[in-house]
Amino acid sequence: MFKISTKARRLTEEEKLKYKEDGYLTGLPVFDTQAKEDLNDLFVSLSSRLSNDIDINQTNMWHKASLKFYNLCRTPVILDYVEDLLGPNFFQWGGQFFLKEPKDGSIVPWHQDAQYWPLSPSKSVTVWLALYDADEQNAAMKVVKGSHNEGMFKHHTNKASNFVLDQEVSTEQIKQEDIVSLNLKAGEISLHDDGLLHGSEANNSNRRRCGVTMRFAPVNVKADLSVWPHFETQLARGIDSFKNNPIAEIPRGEATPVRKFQYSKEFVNDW
Ligand SMILES: O=C(O)CCC(=O)C(=O)O
Repeated sequence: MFKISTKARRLTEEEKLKYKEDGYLTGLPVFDTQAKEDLNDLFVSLSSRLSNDIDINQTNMWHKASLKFYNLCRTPVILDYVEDLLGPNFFQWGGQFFLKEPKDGSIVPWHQDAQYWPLSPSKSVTVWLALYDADEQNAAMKVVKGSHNEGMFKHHTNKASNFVLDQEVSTEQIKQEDIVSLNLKAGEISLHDDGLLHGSEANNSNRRRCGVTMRFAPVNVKADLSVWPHFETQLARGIDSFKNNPIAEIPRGEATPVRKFQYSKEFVNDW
């Protein structure tokens, strides 16, 4: 278990309100600065398991594959912050890395997560945990404040090879004055609503930029399995009285996802 920041806390009523208004919170302390090395070690030990022909940004479901990753997502302080937004009963359904090596040119286009996700109601909260310091020089994630209150924006498909995702909202639709860069120190998190416009530019610095995203949703959320047959949940807090979705096994060891969408049973033999 990595050293927790002495500044870790619960959300204030003001912050909860701010999340509703702005669609995000940022700079929330989780791990102490002493945990920097542990976060780097975690990234190196998990990412080095991938063969060179697999782009880590195109793998997903790490919480179903890797016990180390799963345990990171069960850090009580992280779950406290999520509980303050979602209430006592919620599950995790996603977990992945968003990596930008120095000058690798990769871009996350402006998008709303809900555009990609066949989940209803649209209530997911994403935790973005900085494994390394992230700022404007190394392409921290940017958000458009309050855009989650403006409904769905028009997305178009863009298959550019340096795009991490293929659904893009054109820049004319983005209110430039509302763009905020979510600068984080390693060990801090941001939280964002699944309707919030966000994305990130290329990393033109000499520093790695990498975040772990953890997707959580209240237990009443249901996935359309005809669109996402692999969708499975792991209860993170409370009880699941709805039982709307298939359940994923909890990892018992270290396996490695090699694609975007995988079932937990695919990892069992590698643990
Ligand atoms: O890390 C990024 O730049 C984007 C992450 C993202 O799109 C997400 O967390 O939903």
